[in-house]
Amino acid sequence: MGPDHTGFRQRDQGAAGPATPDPTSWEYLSAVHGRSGPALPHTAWNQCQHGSWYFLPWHRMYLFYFEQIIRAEVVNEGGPDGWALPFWDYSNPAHAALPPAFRQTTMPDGSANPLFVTERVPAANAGGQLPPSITSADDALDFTGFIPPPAPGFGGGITMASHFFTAHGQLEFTPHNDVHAVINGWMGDPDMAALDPIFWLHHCNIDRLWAAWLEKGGGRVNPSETQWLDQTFAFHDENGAQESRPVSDFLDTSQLGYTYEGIPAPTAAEEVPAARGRGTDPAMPDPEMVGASEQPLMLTGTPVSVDVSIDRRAVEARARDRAEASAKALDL
Ligand SMILES: [Cu+2]
Repeated sequence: MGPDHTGFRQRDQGAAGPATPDPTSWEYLSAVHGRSGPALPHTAWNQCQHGSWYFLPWHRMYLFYFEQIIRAEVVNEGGPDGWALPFWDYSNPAHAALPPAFRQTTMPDGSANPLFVTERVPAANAGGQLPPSITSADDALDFTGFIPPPAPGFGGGITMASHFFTAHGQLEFTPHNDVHAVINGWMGDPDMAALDPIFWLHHCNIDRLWAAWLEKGGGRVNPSETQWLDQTFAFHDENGAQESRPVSDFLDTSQLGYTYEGIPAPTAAEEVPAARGRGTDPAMPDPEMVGASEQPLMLTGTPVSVDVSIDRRAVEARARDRAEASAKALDL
């Protein structure tokens, strides 16, 4: 897909009215998240909340209105009125590659596939697997506090409503930021990210993980501060009408008309032990990080090479282990 970023589908205002960008159009909706450059100023644009305790509720509201807009279009085309956004469950090793529907360059009839975006890192479009270090939400789900302490908390620190702040929660770091960064292209830039259709499935998964976190219990609750609950954000609905609603309206997904399959969601570690490098055999030692590449690595069908610097202490420990083992062997 190669949309011209300066062009907008126009909402028909009749012969008399001035043409204004359609707030239910793909381009407009993506700019609500962010758009840099000499774009037309619209108050509804550049609203995404990052590095803040508003990260999760703002994006839930964004998805909610997006879903309504798409559903209205689906119904228009004769589709089911129960249509809902899918989520991309990349922490499941079986789904660690970009979903096939987003990788095929053409539709069955030979026309261009609008879900395919050439700007992505080629390895992602080639079906490369995202590594667990990027996709796992385990660290985030371990936090019991939505806000710090301990930092960074699950959902981020207390900030004002802000487009970009620096109080990222652990879920925003990983998998959220990491998946954005590894897909790259539009996904690597918040001012372009929502133009890539995979954005919506990625954020749907982040929203699901918020629900999964609450389901885990153990003191995991949403903030109770009125500063958070009463904060309002404005979005356009499927008719293009603007609504401003508080965070407190968006905390119970069943009241919003959706739930997530498989909640409580098992963590990747419980679901597929091998993929996390941890066996179920209690005699197996826990894995130990001895080194890491500096950049995320996409695994594809072709060989790749990467430099991994090994921690010196790990080298020394291994040498000691080997020395002890050979000493024991000699005793026999
Ligand atoms: Cu995002």
